[in-house]
Amino acid sequence: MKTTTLFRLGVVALAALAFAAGTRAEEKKDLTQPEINYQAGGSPLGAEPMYQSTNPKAPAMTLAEFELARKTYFERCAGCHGVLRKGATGKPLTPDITLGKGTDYLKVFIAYGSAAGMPNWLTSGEMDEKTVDVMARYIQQDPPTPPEFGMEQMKTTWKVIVPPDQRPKKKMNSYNIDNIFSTTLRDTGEVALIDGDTKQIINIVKTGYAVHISRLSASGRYLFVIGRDAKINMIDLWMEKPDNVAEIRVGLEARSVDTSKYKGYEDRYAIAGSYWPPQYVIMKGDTLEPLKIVATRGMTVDKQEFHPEPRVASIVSSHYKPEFVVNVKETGKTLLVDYSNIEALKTTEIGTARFLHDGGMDSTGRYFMVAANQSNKIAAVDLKEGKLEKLIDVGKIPHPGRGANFVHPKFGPVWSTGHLGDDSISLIGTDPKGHKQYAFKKVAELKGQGGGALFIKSHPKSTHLYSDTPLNPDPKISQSVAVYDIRDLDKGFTVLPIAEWADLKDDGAKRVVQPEYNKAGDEVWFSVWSAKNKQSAIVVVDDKTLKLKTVIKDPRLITPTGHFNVYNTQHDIY
Ligand code: DHE
Repeated sequence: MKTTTLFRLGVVALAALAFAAGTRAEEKKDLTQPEINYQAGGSPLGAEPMYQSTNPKAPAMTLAEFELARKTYFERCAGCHGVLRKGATGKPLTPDITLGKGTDYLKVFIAYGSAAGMPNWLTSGEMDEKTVDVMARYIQQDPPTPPEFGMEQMKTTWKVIVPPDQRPKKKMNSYNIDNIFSTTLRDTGEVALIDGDTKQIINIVKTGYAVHISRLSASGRYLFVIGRDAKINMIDLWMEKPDNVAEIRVGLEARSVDTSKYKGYEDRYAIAGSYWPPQYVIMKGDTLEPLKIVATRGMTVDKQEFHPEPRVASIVSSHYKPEFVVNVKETGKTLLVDYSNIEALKTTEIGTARFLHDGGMDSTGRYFMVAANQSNKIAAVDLKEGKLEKLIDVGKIPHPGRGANFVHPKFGPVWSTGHLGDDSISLIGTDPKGHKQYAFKKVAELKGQGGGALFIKSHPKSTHLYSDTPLNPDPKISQSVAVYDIRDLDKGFTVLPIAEWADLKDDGAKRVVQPEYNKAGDEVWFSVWSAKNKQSAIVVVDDKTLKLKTVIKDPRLITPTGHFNVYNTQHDIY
């Protein structure tokens, strides 16, 4: 094209731009400033890349808001509502439900929570207004498919901080490690290792996000801690100052971890189960090197229909066989995974009941008693014979933690659980030899303080049974515990005002969580759990007198929830 023509075109284009600007200036000339700001101001989101929802009715979100909400959802909400938002312990949050509710309704629900266990995210200080608003708009979008997490992804997160050959050959500290308590600091991504004898904090160890539980190696030397973000930390209690020696992430979301406990295989393997992806992974017990990943997607036990996201709930290790006991929530299956040859894994798939959750051993360690919480049942699984012993109907939404074993004056050895959905405590006979007529039946029901119970505990050297109710909407109940004399259960319970004994000066929620005995069985520790921006504490009760023994307060004790005594956790004493 000739230069003269180009030149002419350029001049015309420039003139057109000048004319448009001039007209705009002309138009603006007679506008007042407020009108200019209103009419002529660009949209605040003008420069923001918007999230392109697949759902035209969903409220607008910027990409940045969507990413924040996605991270927050996987970290805080997926545990109850499912990674694909299909619901489980919490209600489903799919757009066919949430769009009809609308942003304002959802914001109120997220901010103030509900008596059924939905936390009050705003008033508890865990979320600010903006996050509540973003979350309310996020759950109206179609749920994004979360990424898979296989060997390649795991290996990028796997770290051996101190190789086994460089670790101490003997215990390098003078702590009575049997009586250390590993205390979950839920919202700081840490555990506090507290000396059970001196009540001093030995170390605050960095772990995964929203760390959930601690479990012990068969040797009692290593602590395995798992965060909701599926990060596992392996802590060496023999180090001068106990600290991390290895870590790995096994998925996006997880709740359970354990090591092999069968004679001859002690600590050879570690195992972790994840909520997302729905799978479990067997690792080397001394370094957490991932070895074998097994998916749990499959058919449900009842209708035999496919489930895309059957999450791995509790895992324990059998003392009767070289087997991990893997409980899969949504399909209702308990898998006995034979690790004697992990190149040729043999798995016994036991159909128990849907919505398997938490559980613990009976006093002999032969039976694993696991709550199928939304089925209102306890499954007794015989780990010696490798079969379901019985499904036992109990109260509404059983939630035992590991449950509590004690010897009942009439029914003999029993295992017990409280409930989220009602105020009862169910006692189940667990002695088919000495008390056959009561075995694996609900033999009694105690009346507790109220619903919202999470953990119950006793100890072979104690005459008491303690039950917390941290999710009860009545602060009088969520801030205290019920304690029973197991020699005379008809007497009912005594209430211990644990939060009051903590004497915390602010208006925190002060939920009292999880009784846990010390090794001697003469003290019971409780967390007084408030939000991150409020004071929390650990209260220690004298089990003989039921009087306050001491309160552990420290600014580093932020959102303490579960606490695990090394000796009792290692030996399944509860
Ligand atoms: Fe837990 C155990 C899942 C909320 C404190 N929790 C368990 C177990 C599972 C589980 C599967 C059994 C692990 C095992 O034995 O291998 N927990 C879930 C959830 O899905 C749920 C309902 C929602 C979530 O967001 O994770 C949930 N849990 C909570 C809490 O809000 C608690 C009270 C406080 C916290 O720290 O998050 C809480 N869960 C605990 C504790 C245990 C536990 C203390 C171990 C009890 C024991 O004595 O072993």
